[in-house]
Amino acid sequence: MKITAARLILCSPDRNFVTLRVETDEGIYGLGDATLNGRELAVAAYLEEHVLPCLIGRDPFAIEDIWQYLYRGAYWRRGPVTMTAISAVDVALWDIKGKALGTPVYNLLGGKSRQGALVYAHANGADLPSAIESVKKHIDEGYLAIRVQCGVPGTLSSYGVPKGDKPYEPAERGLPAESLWSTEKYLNFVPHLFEAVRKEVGEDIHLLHDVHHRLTPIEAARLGRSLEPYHLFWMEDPTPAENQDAFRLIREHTVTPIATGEVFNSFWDAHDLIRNQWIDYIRMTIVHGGGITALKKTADFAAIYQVRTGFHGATDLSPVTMAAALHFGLAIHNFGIQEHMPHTPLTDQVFPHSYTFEAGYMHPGEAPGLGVEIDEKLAAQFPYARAYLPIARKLDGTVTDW
Ligand code: EZ4
Ligand code: CO
Repeated sequence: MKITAARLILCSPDRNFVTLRVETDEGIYGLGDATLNGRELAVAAYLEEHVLPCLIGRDPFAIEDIWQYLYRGAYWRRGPVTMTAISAVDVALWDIKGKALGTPVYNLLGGKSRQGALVYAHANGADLPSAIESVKKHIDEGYLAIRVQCGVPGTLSSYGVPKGDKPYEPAERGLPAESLWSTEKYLNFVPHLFEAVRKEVGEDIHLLHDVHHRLTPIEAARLGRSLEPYHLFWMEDPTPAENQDAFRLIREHTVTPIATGEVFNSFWDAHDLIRNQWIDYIRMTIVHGGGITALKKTADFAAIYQVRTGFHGATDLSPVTMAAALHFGLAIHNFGIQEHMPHTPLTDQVFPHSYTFEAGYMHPGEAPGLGVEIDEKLAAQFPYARAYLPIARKLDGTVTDW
């Protein structure tokens, strides 16, 4: 089999997606996700100008060789743009191989280790009563694990809380929105939030919380300690992780489990965190970490240290990535949990897929390959439009981590 063509499909069915389609001389094609939220065209240019011409004529079954060719061959390694581009190619090749062999991708990764992938939903509320209401709504829908984000009293906006009654979607068209942040108010409020939620839902539901990189290590240690009575499943991205050593300090002060890595793009971003057992869950995901080929190596390394996966799964990760993550999560032994922020009905229409949700678990389905299609005619009705993630400032105007 040979690769005969490779092209990108850019669309914005409620939000932007960059999708790679790789075609072969046997009529089989594969899809890959190349979406990098807020920097979409950088990856598109990287692929179109520098990567796709090199794929023509290659054997699509040589996945490892093509991965090494793109990674080592660029000379300039790592970085979110490069690794998202490599991921798109890698995932499209796994899709092709599954279709060619007539089997779902999870069978190529070792086969089923479990019946389904535990997923967590997002409960959001502008205030405490509406956050609790949102948690209950998700329990009624069957979720067994729920991330809770809530507006902090006395602040203008908080991470993870939607404006009005629309589902939460951080990227917005136009220039970047700015939001205001107060660490002091946040640290005082969050323990009350989880005390109230635990009281309301009991002990069995898994509760998660995303700090979204906003604290210093000692502040994160205080938060983790103050949340211990409510036994969270995890505290996510407590502090920025460029400095991996920062997590040692948090770890020394709290037994609240820690997840990090949704912005990682290389095994090396996670190396110290894993080998020192400073984290419990690694969130680096297939689309931004270099594809299934790269994540399998990271997950296997993590398994040795009892670190499990908890892949990023927000709406900017397209249904192609969601499918890849579910095949991966079904197969590997050290799967922990998968984030599930459902796409809008329009996005789901553009990307028909075989994965399903039932009673707290998702399953990738039994279709050969990934089990995701793209309706290009429909996609063409929703062209790409520039959009950005917000910028956060402290109350005195200083730019801080969003
Ligand atoms: O900010 O997907 O856990 N989920 C998150 C997301 C991320 C966005 C960035 O593109 O932190 O909301
Ligand atoms: Co997050």
